[in-house]
Amino acid sequence: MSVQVFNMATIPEEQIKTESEAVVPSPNSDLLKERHQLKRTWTLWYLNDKKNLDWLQRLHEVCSVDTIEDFWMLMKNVRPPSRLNNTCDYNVFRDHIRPVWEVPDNKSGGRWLINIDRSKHPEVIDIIWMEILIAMIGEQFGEDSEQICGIVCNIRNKGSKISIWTRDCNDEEANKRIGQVIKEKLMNADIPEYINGPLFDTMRYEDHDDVQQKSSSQIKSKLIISSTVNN
Ligand code: MGP
Repeated sequence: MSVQVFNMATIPEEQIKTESEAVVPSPNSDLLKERHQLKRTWTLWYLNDKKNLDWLQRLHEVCSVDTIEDFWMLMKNVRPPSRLNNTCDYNVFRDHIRPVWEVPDNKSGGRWLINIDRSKHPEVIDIIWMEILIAMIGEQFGEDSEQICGIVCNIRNKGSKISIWTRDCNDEEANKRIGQVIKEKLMNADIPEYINGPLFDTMRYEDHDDVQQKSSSQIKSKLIISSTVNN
């Protein structure tokens, strides 16, 4: 939605009641009613920190959006990941796919995992989250968009994580292309000068099956993308 900014100098004095009226369209303006449709519906899910409950009981569907305007409204009304409590998760998944391993869309899938460097500024996680979210809802993955199920953000004291879940862990070519788009977005993100160096070091692709069955030191990375190496 674009808000037209009028040049105050070109509007006759008597027509200007307040300065804000000159820059904000009236509530009835068509500009405010305009909706820009997204290609898919995206749903935000929240995993709370009530560790006494079963994992599935901690998971809650928050809201679904299918326009750019509703997406930004939602983002304005929820805390950024850096302000969530330890052990909470955010998930944004497409077309009503539940953000769990068990459903058909995720059953044979895997994830591109980015470990968030704890020595970096806390807002790094928010920047990575927003860069990939925007790429996802903006269909920046071209023909591979259908392969992407959603994005997960795990807030953990031991080290937070962001992962992009794809539906087929064996489609190496699609997963490689998706990884390269993520890398390109993160390497070209507009970041404040005080954040030194790239937003991530390495991204690893893991099968969901491995993640469920093995401890993190035993999980085999199928693909690796480094921010410092051309791969
Ligand atoms: P996690 O939240 O993905 O990682 O899984 P965390 O907390 O960093 O722990 P680590 O094991 O990677 O070191 C933590 C636990 O949450 C899992 O062991 C499961 O018990 C549960 N869990 C996570 N996911 C994504 C699922 C899921 O999709 N389905 C079910 N049933 N449980 C899950």
